[in-house]
Amino acid sequence: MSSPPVLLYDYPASICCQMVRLTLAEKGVSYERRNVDIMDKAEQFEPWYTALNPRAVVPTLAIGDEIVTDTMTIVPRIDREFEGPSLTARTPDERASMESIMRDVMALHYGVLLYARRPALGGRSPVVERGAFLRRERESHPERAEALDRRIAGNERLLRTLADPIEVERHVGEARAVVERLDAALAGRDFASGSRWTLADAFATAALARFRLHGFDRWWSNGDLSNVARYYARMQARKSFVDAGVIDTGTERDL
Ligand SMILES: N[C@@H](CCC(=O)N[C@@H](CS)C(=O)NCC(=O)O)C(=O)O
Repeated sequence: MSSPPVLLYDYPASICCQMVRLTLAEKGVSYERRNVDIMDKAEQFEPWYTALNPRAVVPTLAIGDEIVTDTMTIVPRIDREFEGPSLTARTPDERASMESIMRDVMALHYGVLLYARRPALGGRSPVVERGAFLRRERESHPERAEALDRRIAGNERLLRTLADPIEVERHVGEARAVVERLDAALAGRDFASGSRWTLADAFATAALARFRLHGFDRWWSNGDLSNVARYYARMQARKSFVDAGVIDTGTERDL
């Protein structure tokens, strides 16, 4: 059976895109990548892209002529649609564990985590700059108002959250709690939801990579949460980590 061509609308550092790329790599699907510059060029708001993804976010996956959006829909679809190892947990317990890890990882506020450790020291914060950029985009492209207004409102919510240290700590604490639950789940098993790599591992790996990028790997690199420390080292050593281009070091800007 020949598979339809697969095209991922992608941004290299996007956490959701990394989950999808890990899933495609583990499944052994060959695909093309089309970079959507969600930062400087704001391509996600261009009409050709919002026609594919009305929420103006990456990833979007084209399977032949079919367009699939939203990571939680895309990854099980990859698992069902293509030949290759099953990436879904088999037993009801493992399935529940897989789904709860995926939900936990998705529920975190990655915008807060990105800026939590580098409040603006004078001058304009990158979040304020982004708000100004989005407003300029809205002025130049009034026809893109719907998606841009949503994003401007999100930027303002983020600014309010970052101005409140208790809220910031709450979000950081939620991320740490997810890593602690993952550590408990990994006791006596090699993978997040059992003895095989599943979609939960795509989510856990991408989240840990992001935490490492922001310097939160101190949670597991000083002898604490040693199941997570060993697990992350194993995930880094997998071919899929390299093939998917998972980013866990370097600049924090391009997210
Ligand atoms: N629920 C969506 C969320 C995707 C999402 O938030 N993508 C971010 C990158 S990780 C994005 O495209 N952001 C563009 C922007 O903020 O303008 C999914 O799971 O696919």
